[in-house]
Amino acid sequence: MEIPEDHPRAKSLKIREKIIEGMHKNIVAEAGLIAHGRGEAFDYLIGEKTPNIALRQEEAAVALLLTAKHPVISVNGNVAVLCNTEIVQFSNIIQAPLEVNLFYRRQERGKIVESELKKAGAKEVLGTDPDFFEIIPELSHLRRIVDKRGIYAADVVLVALEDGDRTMALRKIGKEVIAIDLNPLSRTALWGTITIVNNVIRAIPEMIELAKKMKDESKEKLRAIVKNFDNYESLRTTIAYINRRLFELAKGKLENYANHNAEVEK
Ligand code: PTJ
Repeated sequence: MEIPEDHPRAKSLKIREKIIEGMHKNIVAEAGLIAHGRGEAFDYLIGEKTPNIALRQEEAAVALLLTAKHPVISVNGNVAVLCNTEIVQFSNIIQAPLEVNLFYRRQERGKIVESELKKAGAKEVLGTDPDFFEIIPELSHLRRIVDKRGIYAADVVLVALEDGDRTMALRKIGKEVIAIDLNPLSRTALWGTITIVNNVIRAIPEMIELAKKMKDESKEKLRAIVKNFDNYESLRTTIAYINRRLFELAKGKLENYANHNAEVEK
């Protein structure tokens, strides 16, 4: 559908169209549309902007990735549509392979997501070659299949829009999980080692810039950033930010908000 440029929510509508097109191409699962809608609602709550606390979460995540022995970036259908070029660029900067890992797993979808990432510049994509399939015993059915060169061997896994059950399973088998999830109360958010409560569309480009700045920092400094990060404390700060923002709006800033001028201190 053609989105009129002067529509006040043109940007958001264009992203929706990308997700819908992605579903028709079998990249995005049907449930990916529902997940996207849920994300949009949470994005409203943070003002569709990156809060300062999310920048701190992103900094800690980049520090963990840069100090990991074997970091891996897990890619699902939504991520492959929302930020494929950026995720490939990020994977190159932090030297973490991309692995297709689908919740609604179907052989043909895996290959389609792989080709989408390759079109975006990825040289190698893990997770689609049955010769390297390995099982995570903590999970049932097809969701338990991962790549033995990737997630199976990883010490740190970055996931976005992930299912809570799988995040828990990854933690239970000893992986550190970096989660990008707009819902600060999801099980993924609560089970993550470091949770970034931000839209993946903003988070990944911001993490690319952070990684460029941080990659020459000493390992000690990066480890200290990770050590000083407390995920529950950080989620509490995000929830307090949402709370403060809604409280300010409830006090009477709705007129400004309707004019897209609402500003609540971040
Ligand atoms: O491609 P597949 O088969 O792996 O399936 C992917 C989906 C997303 C369908 C699957 O993982 C799923 O069902 O996820 P959930 O359980 O709906 O969780 C998605 C979470 O991501 C929710 O907490 C949303 O609020 C959040 N979310 C949605 N859009 C974004 C987001 N978080 C960050 N950025 C977004 N753009």
